[in-house]
Amino acid sequence: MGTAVERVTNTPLPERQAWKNLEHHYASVKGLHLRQLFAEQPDRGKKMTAKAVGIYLDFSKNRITDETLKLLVQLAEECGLREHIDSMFRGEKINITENRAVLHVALRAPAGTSIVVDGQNVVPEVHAVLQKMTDFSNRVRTGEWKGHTGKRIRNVINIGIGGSDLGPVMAYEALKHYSERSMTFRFISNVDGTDFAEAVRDLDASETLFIVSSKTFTTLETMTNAQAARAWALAALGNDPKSIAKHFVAVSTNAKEVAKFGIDTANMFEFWDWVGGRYSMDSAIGLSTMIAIGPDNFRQMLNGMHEMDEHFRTAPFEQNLPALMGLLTVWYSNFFGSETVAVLPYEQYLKRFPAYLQQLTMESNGKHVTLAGNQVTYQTGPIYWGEPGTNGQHSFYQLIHQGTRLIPCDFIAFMKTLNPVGRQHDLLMANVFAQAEALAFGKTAEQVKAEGTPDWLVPHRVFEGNRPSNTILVERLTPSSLGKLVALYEHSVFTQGTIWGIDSFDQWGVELGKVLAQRIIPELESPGEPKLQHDSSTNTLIESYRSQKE
Ligand code: G6Q
Repeated sequence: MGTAVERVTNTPLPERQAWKNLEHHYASVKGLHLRQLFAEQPDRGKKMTAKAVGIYLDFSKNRITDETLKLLVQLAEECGLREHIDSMFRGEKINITENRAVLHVALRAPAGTSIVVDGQNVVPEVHAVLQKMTDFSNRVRTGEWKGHTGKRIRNVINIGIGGSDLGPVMAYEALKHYSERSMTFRFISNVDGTDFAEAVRDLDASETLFIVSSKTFTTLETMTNAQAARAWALAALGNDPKSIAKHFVAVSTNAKEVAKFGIDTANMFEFWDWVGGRYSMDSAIGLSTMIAIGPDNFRQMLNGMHEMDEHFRTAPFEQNLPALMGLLTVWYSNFFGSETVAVLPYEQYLKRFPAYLQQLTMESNGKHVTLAGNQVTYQTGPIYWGEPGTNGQHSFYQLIHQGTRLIPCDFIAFMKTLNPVGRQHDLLMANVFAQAEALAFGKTAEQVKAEGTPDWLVPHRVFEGNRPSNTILVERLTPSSLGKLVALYEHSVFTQGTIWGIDSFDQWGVELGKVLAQRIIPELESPGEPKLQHDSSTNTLIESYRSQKE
């Protein structure tokens, strides 16, 4: 029978019976309007919902019937979703192109449990690092950890990029309510000097701690920014190399490079090659998060993630939140031909959540070949995007309501606000419900006419409706509920990738540009005229830059 990975690679997706059934079924449901579906099934808004670990998912405003759900679940089964989930949780090397286990779920496994990779239980190591992070965070937060001149640390700057940046930034913004307000947290990622300059311009180096976060500790952007930070700190701290130990710590898997940079490896927080960058915000990469919100809150976030992990691992697919969301994404991407998914959090603190999800979803599922290396003959990862509500309503929602594209939306909202200011939360929530309602049911020409609209204006004011959405309701934004939301999307991505039969855990697509940049850097910096051997466009661009650069 072979491993789960081998099993799923056997039959091409379009040849699976469930896929064919769905194609056939699509022909019969594509013309149905949500108005009709709701009219025919009055309890749809109660029935097509699922609740688990405190998260309520209303998926009734999707263009599906009970039969669609049955067939999507059948597809999941035929694609070996259950086995694939089990393989991940068992620590099998399901990231086949990098020959790695995929164990972000181990980062939130409770102490005392066991997940074995290469013959070793990794859970004790995870908890040892968590303890080290806890001790360090406490020392920084209480002021026990002092800078070189004896002052306490008031500013923490995470230097990292991609998976070593987006999670920490998102989590800091999302959980700002719980953060230590007497401290300043900043994030430097871009290799654009502006990012560095603006982050440090008003800070006192003697009160600043840099966390250099890089799994490999070789990433161009991060190492360049870390060197800039080192020079900035040294200049302010009397050029004493001993000051580095008090103002720099590292999060990495690469002790050798960390030591080479001059950071004491005693101040290095470890993680492992089975943690993918975009799945690492709950590893030591979350050190800035832990310092900001405190170790107890950080553990609450891990517990929330773990609850969602257990739900994903054990719940039947019909009631399994990540599986349902993943399957619905497949339904729209592959049958309706939709290109994007809009994620619309009605929570200002989640303003960086869509950006975080872009990496999680698109780096994971932006793949053109199957696990077996064959070109896919169907679409894979959709484009994820979004902005917090209600801002988006006054800009791009127009296209979602009346444009020509089908854009499934995820609305995310919280029953209780962290900032009860006047009537604002009721107004915010009214807008979430109204948007999902308007998208689904629209406004017919008859309704528009009945309002006395002149005939020529009627077509402009018609809302076709039939635009699908999920509504995700959570009691309150807490470290735990954030953890649940992150794990919800992680496992939705996993579900999608399993159906498409792709490796959701590699990212070869980021390599080529990196390699070419390394070739171009000396061409830009060389004092003499370099012999350029690119295409004529690239050559001209380089020549033009060289002639004008300062
Ligand atoms: C994420 C990717 C990528 C990675 C960055 C930073 O899944 O692997 O975004 O996180 O390239 O890499 P380092 O942590 O090694 O600097």
